[in-house]
This record gives sequence, structure tokens and C-alpha cells, in this order.
Amino acid sequence: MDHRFDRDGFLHLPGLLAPEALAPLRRMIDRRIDELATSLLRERKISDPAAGLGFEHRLIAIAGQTELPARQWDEGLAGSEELRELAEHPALVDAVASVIGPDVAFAGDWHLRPKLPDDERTAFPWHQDSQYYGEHTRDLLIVTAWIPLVDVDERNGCLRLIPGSRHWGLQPGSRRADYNMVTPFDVETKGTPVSLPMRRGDVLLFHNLTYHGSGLNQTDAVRWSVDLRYDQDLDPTVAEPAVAEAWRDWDSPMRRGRGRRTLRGRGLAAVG
Ligand SMILES: O=C(O)CCC(=O)C(=O)O
Repeated sequence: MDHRFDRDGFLHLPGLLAPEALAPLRRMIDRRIDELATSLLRERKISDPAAGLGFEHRLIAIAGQTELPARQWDEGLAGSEELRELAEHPALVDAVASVIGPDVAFAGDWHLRPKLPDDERTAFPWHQDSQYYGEHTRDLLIVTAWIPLVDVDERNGCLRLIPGSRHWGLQPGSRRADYNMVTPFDVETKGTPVSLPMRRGDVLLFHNLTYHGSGLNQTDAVRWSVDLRYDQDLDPTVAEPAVAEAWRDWDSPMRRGRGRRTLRGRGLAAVG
């Protein structure tokens, strides 16, 4: 495993993806916003489709006229060529292999997130992803590739992480009424958070036990991002029984339906 990932529980890879790698997904989002505007206009829920506005502003103009379910925006992405191409991008799979090993699986677990300005629903309190996945995943290695589709910093709600927190083990967590996971103690007294500004094309890999979260978007543009999850393509017949059982549970028909797929990566040296 890459030693920085092992120590910190995350790895920031500046410029891993060329702009062209993200362009198809951005174009798809533009198309979906257009379809949404057309149908809301037809239903008379909005009066202005804001057609002149681009990727970072049009959804805000629409959300100003009607309520949108904006925590995540996954519909239409399952099975899409745009998602598959990004998830299988060789540089990304090679980078993931540097922490997981060559037998990588795209987990079929992903979210597309528009973080709208001042939208509390899209601010994430400190959590470990295994608190969402379930206790059985504490011994699995599940890596999130967090990919901003625009430049991010503290003003628009970049990710915040606690280096080393993956070594704390799985902590208790519970869902708040807004569906977000919270931990019943102040995690900032146990570790020192860092904010991670990123440019479009950068990729952040983090461990399923790494504490992370993000604040409000305090700009007037949408902070678009996509997060894709990868895991080890284990052979449950040779893994330790507890790990094999946890893995069988994780490798579910639901995730297969969302694109779970075995891949093969070569490590960061191959990316150059
Ligand atoms: O995109 C964000 O702001 C937070 C995402 C997150 O917490 C996650 O992917 O687990």
C-alpha cells in the first residue's frame, strides 16, 4: 500500500485526470439539467428555464424557483457510458491499485453531488464511510475516489479530513433526521483536521475509516463532484472467514446492478 495512504488514510493526486476525462460527465450533467428544466417548465413549476446559464449556475437558477432533491443526483447515471468510462479510466484504476493492489473492483457505489450555495442538506458532518456501509465493512478496504468537477476550496465546500483517523477503528455513528451520519463525540478533539483545496483534474483517494466531511458552499456557483468507490476483488474462498463474509455482503446484487465490475490496475508508477 502507498505509504502516505497507509499513514494518513488519504492520498491527494494533483492533475491525475486530463480535462477531457471529465468532459463527457460534465456534458451529461448539462443535458440532464436541460431535461429537468424542460419538464419543470411543462409542469409550470418554473417560469424561466435559465437556458443561458452554464454548468456552474443553471441549477441554482432552477432551484430558486422550485424545491429540488439536491443531496445527491444519481438518477440516470447507472449504466451510463460516461460513468463507466470515468470509473475505468486507466490512470484512476492504476492509482487505486497503488493502495488496494492490482485486483481492483469498481464497487458499483457512487454519487454525483451538486452542492448548491448555502444548502444545509449538502454539508456533511464528520463521518467514516463504514458508518454508512455497516459494521461488517470495518475489516474491508473500500477506497473512495473523490473527484471534483470544478475547482474546490473552503469557500465552496472542499473536503476536510482528519489525517491518521483510519487507525482509530470504526467509531459509533447514527443518522440525523436529515439522513447525514454523525459521531457522538467531538472528533476534532481527537485529531487535527485539514482542508483540501483541489483543482479540476485532481483526485483524492480515501479509506473507508478516514474521517471526512465538508462545509457549506458559500459561493454563488454549484460545487459539482462525483465520488466512486473501489474495493479489493477478493477471492472469498481463500480470505479469512470474517472478511469473506463481510465481502459477500458488500458485493451485493444492488451494487452489481449499479455497475460493480472487476478491473486490473498497475499502481502509481504506471501513471508516471
Ligand atoms: O462531497 C462531499 O461533500 C462529501 C462526500 C462524502 O462525504 C463522501 O463521499 O463520503
